[in-house]
Amino acid sequence: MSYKRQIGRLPIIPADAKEHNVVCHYCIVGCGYKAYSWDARYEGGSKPDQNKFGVDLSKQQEADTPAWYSPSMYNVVKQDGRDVHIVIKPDKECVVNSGLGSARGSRIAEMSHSRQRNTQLQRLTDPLVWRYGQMQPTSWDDALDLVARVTAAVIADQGEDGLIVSAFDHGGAGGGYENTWGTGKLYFGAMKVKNIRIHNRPAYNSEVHGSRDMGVGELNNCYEDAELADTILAVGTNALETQTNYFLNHWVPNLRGTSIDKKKAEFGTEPVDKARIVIVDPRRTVTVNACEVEAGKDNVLHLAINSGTDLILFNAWLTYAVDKGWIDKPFIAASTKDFDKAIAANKVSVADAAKTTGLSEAEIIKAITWMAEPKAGGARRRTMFAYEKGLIWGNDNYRTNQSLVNLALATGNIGRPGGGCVRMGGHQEGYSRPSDAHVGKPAVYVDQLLINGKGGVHHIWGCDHYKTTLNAMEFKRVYKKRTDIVKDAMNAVPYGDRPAMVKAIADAIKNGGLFAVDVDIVPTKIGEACHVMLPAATSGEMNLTSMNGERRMRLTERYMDPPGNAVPDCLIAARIANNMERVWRELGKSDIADKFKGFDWKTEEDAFMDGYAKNEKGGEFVTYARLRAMGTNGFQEPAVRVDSSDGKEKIVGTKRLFADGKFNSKDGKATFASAQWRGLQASGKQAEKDKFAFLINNGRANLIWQSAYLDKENEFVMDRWPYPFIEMNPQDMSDLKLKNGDLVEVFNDNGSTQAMAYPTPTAKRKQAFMLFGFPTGVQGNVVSKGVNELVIPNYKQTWGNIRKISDAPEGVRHLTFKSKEYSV
Ligand SMILES: Nc1nc2c(c(=O)[nH]1)N[C@H]1C(S)=C(S)[C@@H](COP(=O)(O)OP(=O)(O)OC[C@H]3O[C@@H](n4cnc5c(=O)[nH]c(N)nc54)[C@H](O)[C@@H]3O)O[C@H]1N2
Ligand SMILES: Nc1nc2c(c(=O)[nH]1)N[C@H]1C(S)=C(S)[C@@H](COP(=O)(O)OP(=O)(O)OC[C@H]3O[C@@H](n4cnc5c(=O)[nH]c(N)nc54)[C@H](O)[C@@H]3O)O[C@H]1N2
Ligand code: SF4
Ligand SMILES: [Mo]
Repeated sequence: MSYKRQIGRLPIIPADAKEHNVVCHYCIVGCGYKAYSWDARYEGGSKPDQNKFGVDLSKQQEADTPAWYSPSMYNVVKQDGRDVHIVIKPDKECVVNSGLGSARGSRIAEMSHSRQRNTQLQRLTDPLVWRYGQMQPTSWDDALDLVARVTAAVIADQGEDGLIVSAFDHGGAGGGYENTWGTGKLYFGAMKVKNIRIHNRPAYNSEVHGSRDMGVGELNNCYEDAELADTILAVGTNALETQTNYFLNHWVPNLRGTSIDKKKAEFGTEPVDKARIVIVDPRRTVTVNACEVEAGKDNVLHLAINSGTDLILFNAWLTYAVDKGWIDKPFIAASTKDFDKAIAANKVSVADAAKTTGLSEAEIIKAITWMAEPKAGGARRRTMFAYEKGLIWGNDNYRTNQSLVNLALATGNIGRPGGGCVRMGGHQEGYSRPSDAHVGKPAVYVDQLLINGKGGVHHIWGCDHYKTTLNAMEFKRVYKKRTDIVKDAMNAVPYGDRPAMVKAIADAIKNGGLFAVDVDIVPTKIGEACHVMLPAATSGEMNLTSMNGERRMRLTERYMDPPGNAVPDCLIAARIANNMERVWRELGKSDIADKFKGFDWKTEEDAFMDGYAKNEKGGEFVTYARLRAMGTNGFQEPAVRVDSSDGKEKIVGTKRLFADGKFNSKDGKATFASAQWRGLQASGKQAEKDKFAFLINNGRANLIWQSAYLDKENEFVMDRWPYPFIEMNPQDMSDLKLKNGDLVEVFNDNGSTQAMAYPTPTAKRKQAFMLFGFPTGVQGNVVSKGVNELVIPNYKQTWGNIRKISDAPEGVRHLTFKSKEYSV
């Protein structure tokens, strides 16, 4: 019997099993999978002609055989109303992951809704509405009529500013080109909603405006560049845990030296060796550990900087490289502008940077030497610059982002093999929407609107601010109060009397109430405050397109039925639009009603053809049929043409952006930016640091996907992490009389939360790291509302105190508290 999976024997995939292309719907990497399904009444056999792999399974297979799958890759689900076995396993032919799974992706099957095997029974199957003091199931027509009437009433009273929206803007589950177009056409096409925010930040803006404003799009290289680089710089990314198979399948070969032949083939006589890596992160991550094991300690430089001081380090590197002449002068002259201005403005000495970052001058110089000193014979060093949330949710986001791009441009590393200055990424991408120009810049700080009593109706799409926003405790306090006003009013009238119900809600809104609608796949924390919940179908239950961190676009084919009456988000958006049109017409506002035309999609493919195909660069070359034929490898966006030379239609894409030295600006030049150090920039952060003892650094863990919305119903995950961990130095733990697994309260002037102490000898004194977004302890409760000028949050720089609440509770007695590091 496999541990925690209630299964002792797995069926053999028969030779005639159906095969669907799947892209893992969790992280940015977008690993290729195949879903095999067949009728539940039979299975295959061990003879080669009886199984999908075409091999003799009665014989022992070799260690790396693809003719294998694990219990987590198996389930029994519904397909066109019939029970089928399903196996969702990594695809060896996919160039992204070459058959690797991860602790998350290998669980796609067991994280599916199965009445037969009792997995994810939490999934929403029907619309729910607040009725008689609780959430009750209802029909789509009933729920959407209420949503449309209340939304129209609020807009009639307050204008479109009365409608506040929170929506995903990514690919993968809870996103994708179909669904961002659906929601986008509703809020930016039919309406011009300004009070809208994105799933992971409190405004409608870019995480990387800094890079974009310089003309440098942030996903500009390909995964192969990590195999070709001489040096990799990794800033605030814990890639082993968060971009797992990108790290394992493309970084590790270079760190081990097994991609040298590839380098020789690409670079001819230029000297090549295995990679060196510089990692900038205040804490020692398991990624640092893995790099040391794979590349040898001499090739790894971990710069454990003081939290939030990245910018001054990058400026010192730039200054040093310029002084040494380690820059690409011809590239700077041909493809960039404002170089001299930026160099003068950003000048920082190594000594000053050492003082602020807490690093030694020798470390700083060693790192820039690894990144920029020309190779033997004078060849330019090829360095790949990679960053993620340690920078993006870090201090002074905009300028820090720019100071890194400055360095990559100066050393000639954008648009070239072995280079790139890139986000490592979070989710896959899948953005296709009408113009958001009306939102303006800086965009509205939407959480503050809600907290300050503004708006009357809130539409939420696939995000759970109760677990994941900043200043979360205050947000929840106010949100509950405002939505309770509406609930109390709804309790006073019969639900069926629609005019009386809408009037009661509208009056409650005038008294400071808020009406909330949540579109999700499971009951959420914020959903506890909502008045309507709408059940969405997700990846694999619908056809869904998205692209990964190297702009690789694929189609995940629908391989199972959605639970109950759930439908794809894009079609929910369409139905809301249809109902809004009807209600406006009934109210005699046919001019407004007409704006909601054009939502007559029957399928997600209709939404794709209306959105991506018509609006995105190269979209005219992309169809479901062509994507299906291109399997799990797809093509890299943007599409440039269709090649039919061998009789089959293939979409031809773009391996690297800016390979021609032309950037995203009128004159095609990238602009160097002035980006000076100004301390902890977000308001209140320095005072918080001065007042509280511990840095409450925060982020992710390998096993858990996001706010654990599916994991919370997976015994395998909850067995390991019943409570959010907080990594602490053992000496700090003993000062606070804490033993392994004891529960602590983390608190500051923003709020409080709780976690489970996890001893971490490599953690610096007074520097804790807490799992973010967890249902049983929300780190965001203690994150202040401080943001940068463009309303980008600063989750990572948080300080608080820690005190003991209780000895380790029963639920953690079985846990191991061993180091997460490994050795070979
Ligand atoms: N303290 C702190 N806070 C952070 C961060 C941090 O580092 N530290 N990181 C931030 C970042 S980068 C992120 S991305 C956010 C994440 O913040 P959220 O986006 O709020 O969190 P998720 O857990 O990804 O929530 C996704 C919701 O979408 C639902 N969902 C999944 N699939 C579908 C679907 O197909 N359709 C619909 N309609 N819903 C679906 C899930 O059930 C879940 O409720 O958190 C941010 N908050
Ligand atoms: N296993 C798993 N993988 C995921 C996710 C998940 O939930 N689970 N979520 C996905 C999503 S949506 C996202 S956005 C990505 C995030 O991917 P990452 O950015 O890699 O993950 P985080 O853990 O949020 O933060 C990365 C690192 O930033 C460091 N850091 C904190 N402060 C600073 C600082 O001041 N400077 C620097 N240089 N570093 C600092 C932290 O110590 C942490 O190790 O992961 C994606 N992949
Ligand atoms: S690395 Fe990311 S995309 Fe790949 S299997 Fe894991 S979670 Fe899925
Ligand atoms: Mo994210």
